[in-house]
Amino acid sequence: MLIKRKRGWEIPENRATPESVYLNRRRLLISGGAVAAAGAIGAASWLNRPGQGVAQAAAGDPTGELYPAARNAAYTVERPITPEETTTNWNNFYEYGFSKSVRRNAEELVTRPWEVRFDGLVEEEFTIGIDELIGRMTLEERVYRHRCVEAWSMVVPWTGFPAAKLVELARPLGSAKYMYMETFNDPGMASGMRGSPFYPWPYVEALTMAEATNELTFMVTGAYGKPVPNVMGAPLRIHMPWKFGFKSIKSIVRFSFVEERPTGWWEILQPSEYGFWANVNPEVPHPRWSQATEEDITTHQRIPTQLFNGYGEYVAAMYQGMENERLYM
Ligand SMILES: Nc1nc2c(c(=O)[nH]1)N[C@H]1C(S)=C(S)[C@@H](COP(=O)(O)O)O[C@H]1N2
Ligand SMILES: [Mo]
Repeated sequence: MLIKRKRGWEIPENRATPESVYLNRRRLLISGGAVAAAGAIGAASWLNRPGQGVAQAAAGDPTGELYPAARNAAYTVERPITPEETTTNWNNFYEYGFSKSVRRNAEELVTRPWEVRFDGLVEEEFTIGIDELIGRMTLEERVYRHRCVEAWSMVVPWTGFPAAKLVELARPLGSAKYMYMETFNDPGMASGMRGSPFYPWPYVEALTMAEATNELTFMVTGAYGKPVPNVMGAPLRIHMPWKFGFKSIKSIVRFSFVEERPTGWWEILQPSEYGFWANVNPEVPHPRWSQATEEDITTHQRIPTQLFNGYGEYVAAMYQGMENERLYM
């Protein structure tokens, strides 16, 4: 297939370069004719779909009355909360394009109906609607640091429930070693997917079972006291505040419990730059960005980055005895 990875293809060190430059340059490598053909096939399949989304989007969010949820005071951050205006205008969501301004594009995302599939090494495979799933959980608010490998950071009041509760619902078998997650795969509601059909969609990520059930790992259904905005990964995303943001996969439709370690979307694209663990460590630079400091996206101040993004007391024990693994980056 055409998208097969050109390994060992390096980008010059440039701290001002976004993650997406890898993708944009990659795009240039693909021959124009082949891209046009792939685009045409993609376009035909999504154009033939009826415009089902519009009416459903207008129906509103049936979980709206669950917000705002009570804040869990155990999870607060000394830095001020990043204003919602800032947070929703500076995003990475490649399904909607390679820029940071994808809020408009993400309005195309249709979040109802939304089914979530649980399969693989579970007692019984099942599919559940998002509203039923949320209805079975107790929502709470947690304020977490949010840190991208591009060395910018924010402080976000997420609403959701512990991922451990989702794992409980899934009932994985003892043989499950990893929780694999997938984003929706529908170019019909994602302009960035239509524009780049040659990427290895859908976006995928994975955690060990210990990480998935760590008390910090949070299933996000809301932010800023409301259902989570499309551009932040509606209607269900995950957030691990001690890891780089690319692990926190958005708009999830599938959880699969597996024995073999899955490869994440970024790791598929560029294994020399993105690993499985991706824990924040100021002393381990990414090839394109030093991780020693980060830029607060509101104040533009550079602040020192902390090991595990400041969450070592919760997570460091999971990585003991694993010093030979590539735990960071
Ligand atoms: N499906 C999907 N999930 C994704 C991404 C993406 O492009 N697609 N980008 C990741 C990256 S690189 C980061 S930094 C965070 C950004 O989350 P935010 O836009 O809510 O700040 O989402 C992550 N999850
Ligand atoms: Mo990121």
